[in-house]
Amino acid sequence: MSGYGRSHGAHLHTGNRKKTISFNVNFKYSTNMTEINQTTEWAALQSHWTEMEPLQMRDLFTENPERSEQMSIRQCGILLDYSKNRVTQKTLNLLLGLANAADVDGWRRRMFSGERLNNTENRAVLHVALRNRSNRPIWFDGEDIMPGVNAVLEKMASFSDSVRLGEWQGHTGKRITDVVNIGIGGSNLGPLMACEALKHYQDPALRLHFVSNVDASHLVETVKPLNPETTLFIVASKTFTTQETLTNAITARNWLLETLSDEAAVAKHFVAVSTNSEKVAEFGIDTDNMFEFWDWVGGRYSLWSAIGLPITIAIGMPAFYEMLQGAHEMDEHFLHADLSENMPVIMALLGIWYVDFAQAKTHAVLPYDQYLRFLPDYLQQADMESNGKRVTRFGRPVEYATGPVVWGTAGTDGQHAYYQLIHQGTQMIPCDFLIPVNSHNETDDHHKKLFANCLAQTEALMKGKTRKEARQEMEAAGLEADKIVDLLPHKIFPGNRPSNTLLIDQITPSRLGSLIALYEHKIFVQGVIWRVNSFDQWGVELGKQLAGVILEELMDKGKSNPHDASTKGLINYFHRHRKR
Ligand code: G6Q
Repeated sequence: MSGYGRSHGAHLHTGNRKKTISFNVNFKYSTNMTEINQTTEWAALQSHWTEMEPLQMRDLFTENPERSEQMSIRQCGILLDYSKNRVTQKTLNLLLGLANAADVDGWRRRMFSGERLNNTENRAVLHVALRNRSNRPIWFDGEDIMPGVNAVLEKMASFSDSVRLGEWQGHTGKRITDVVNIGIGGSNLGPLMACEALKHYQDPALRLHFVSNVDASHLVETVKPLNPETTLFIVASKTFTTQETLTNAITARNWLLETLSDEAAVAKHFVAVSTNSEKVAEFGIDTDNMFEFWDWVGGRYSLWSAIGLPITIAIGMPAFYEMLQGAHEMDEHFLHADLSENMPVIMALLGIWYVDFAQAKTHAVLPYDQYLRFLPDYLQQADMESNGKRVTRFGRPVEYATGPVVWGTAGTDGQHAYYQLIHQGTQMIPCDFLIPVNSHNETDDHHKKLFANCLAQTEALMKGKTRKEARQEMEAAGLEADKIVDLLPHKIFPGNRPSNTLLIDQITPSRLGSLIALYEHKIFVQGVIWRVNSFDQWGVELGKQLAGVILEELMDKGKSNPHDASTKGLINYFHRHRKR
């Protein structure tokens, strides 16, 4: 059994000794290592792109009737059809060669065995432990972490049950009708996305709300229709020091106390999710009402932890366990499947093919499912915060492109907006089209229409429309010859635009869990090949520091910190034009 269980080598040691060894190991790899873009595998892919560039996918389909079958993987109720990509079997072999050169196999085992892969913060990366439904021991610092994980899950179960059953009552004895999660980034996007994705499973009598932005309008508009007596706030912050979250939490507490006028009410209307019990107590939340997690859970990988508390309240603990189970099944697939049949690995390699060899700059995530409408936002953080890096894990500048810009919205709205550029613009934009085979709302023929739109887009992007086809179409429509000549260049679609299609049986808790885990591992594999640390986020930390400096000057007109002339001018403008 690779991966799980007590690990070997450097990890046979416990305590500080192990810490030191693991930490050094991450840097030690650097000394004799050839940069990934200096490997023969990379060079082979570079020259292969020049062979592939002129090939048309529509011809590849004609030449090989088995192409779609050969380039599909079915796993965890998800079918990935990656045949509409600009690849041949040779491309895949070369990409797999690159994965081997980067030791993807070794790194996936390192992650599951609790190595401190996040070398700049000296932390392990063990979100997979949070959904380890096999309950096999996972060792970290000489300790099996599963009992701790299970204890928090049990606490979440008992709390969410009591809220859902109306046993947890507000200060005036009323049952909770509205739950407001206050958190940002990783402490917001995951639960927000999952609660929306699983809305079908929610009891409409218990409503979930999410407040993240420090803009007061977000909180004010959210609480406006709510009754403080029946509202519960979850303050979710790993560090419990994040400005936005604490500011919103304080304002929410004031809002509550304006009506309930009793400090004791806070205990009944505020719970916290954090790694920092000291700060939680300082804020005034009873630490009995705090749900713990650990620094080996990265913020953007934390919806499986107590950060998922809003999800458990929304859909109930049994359904949350199903979600963990779905993720666990994808973990097992990722850990054990051969790289050539491994869904996250194949998606990662295709992404690298386009970013590094075909110079694609962005990647679109296009869910044809209203419930998945926050998935692109969620993946934007997961991907861009993880792989938006310009140095390798060893601190050397990368000489190749890393994470693409990830964006998208739920179909079919995008078709009436930005798809124009995907079809006929000058950039190649690889897309992921996602759609459930079965809708939760099989009303009239909506779902068939939705499905038809989704597949039609993937087909059109791949095939395009040739000069001949465009001409024939206009002739059939009875257009005059000179009009046809004028319009022809505009009516031609180059095609050959790549996409993955992911068909999901249905958006259930378990399939959602598998889907998220799929993307997490895709991102991980790309980070391994790019040799970046996918688990730190120094750019986010920078934002946290910078705002503090300017805030001092906005609070106190007399204060003046050194700034460039533009920033200084804008601060002065703000002071001059404030109404109060
Ligand atoms: C995620 C990032 C970041 C983080 C937020 C909120 O991986 O670290 O998005 O989640 O900055 O941080 P707190 O949970 O500490 O408030």
